Amino acid sequence: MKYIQSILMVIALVCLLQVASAAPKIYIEPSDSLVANGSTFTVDVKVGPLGSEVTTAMYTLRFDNTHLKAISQTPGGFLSQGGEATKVDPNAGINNTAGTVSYGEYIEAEPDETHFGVYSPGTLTSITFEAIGDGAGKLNITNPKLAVVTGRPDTIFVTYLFASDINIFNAAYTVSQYPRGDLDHNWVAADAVDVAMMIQAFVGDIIPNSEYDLDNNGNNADAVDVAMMIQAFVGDIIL
Ligand SMILES: [Ca+2]
Ligand SMILES: [Ca+2]
Repeated sequence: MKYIQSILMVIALVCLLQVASAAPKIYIEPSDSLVANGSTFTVDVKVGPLGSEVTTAMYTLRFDNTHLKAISQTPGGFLSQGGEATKVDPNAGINNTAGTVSYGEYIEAEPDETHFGVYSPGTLTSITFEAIGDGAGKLNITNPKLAVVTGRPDTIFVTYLFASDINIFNAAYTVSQYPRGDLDHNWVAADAVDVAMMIQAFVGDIIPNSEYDLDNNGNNADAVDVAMMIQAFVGDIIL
C-alpha cells in the first residue's frame, strides 16, 4: 500500500512539474485557410494558459494588405470567462494601410484573494478578413504580451511574458481566384473532374495542395474532403 502511495505521489509531482513548466501559447484557428478572392473568412486568436493564471493579453497581428483587408475584430470573451470585468485597449484596432490588427485587453481588478485571472484556454478575438488579391501568405502574431499571476496564495505577483516566453502558432492562408472545390480551375466547383481529382489525390495518384483541404483541418484530400466533394457534386452542400 505504501509502495502504491509513493508511486501516486511521484505521478502527481510529475504532473505538477509539467503544468508549471508549460509555457502559455497564443495560436490562430484555423491554422490554414483557403479562400476565394472576393469572399470573407474569419480566424480566431486564442490563448491557452496551460496552467497559468492570465490577466492580460495583447498582440499585433500582421498580414499582407495586397491579399487581405481586415473588416472587423470582435472580442471573444477569453478574459471574462471567470466573470471578472475587463477593459479593451482603446488604441487597439485595424490598420489596413500598415497591414496590422492590434489588440489588448486586461482584467480590471488587481488579482487578490477574491479576484482571479483565467486558467482555461479561450478565444481572445475573432478577426474577419476580406480576400482582395490572389496569393498565399501568413498571419503573424507579433509583439505578444501576457500577464500571469504567480505566488498564490501568499505573495501574489503579476509577471509579464513576452515573445520569448510564449509559444506562438501563426496561420497561413491562400487566396484563390477560383471557387472553392474547383480543382481543375475551369470555374465550376465540384464538377465530375474535380471529384475524380479529389479521389485520385485521396488514393495517392496525385499530390494534393491546400485547395484539396475542403474541411480546413490541415490534411489535404482526406476522407472528409472526399465526402464533402461528393456531397457538393450531388448538390447536398455548397462548398
Ligand atoms: Ca472544376
Ligand atoms: Ca481535410
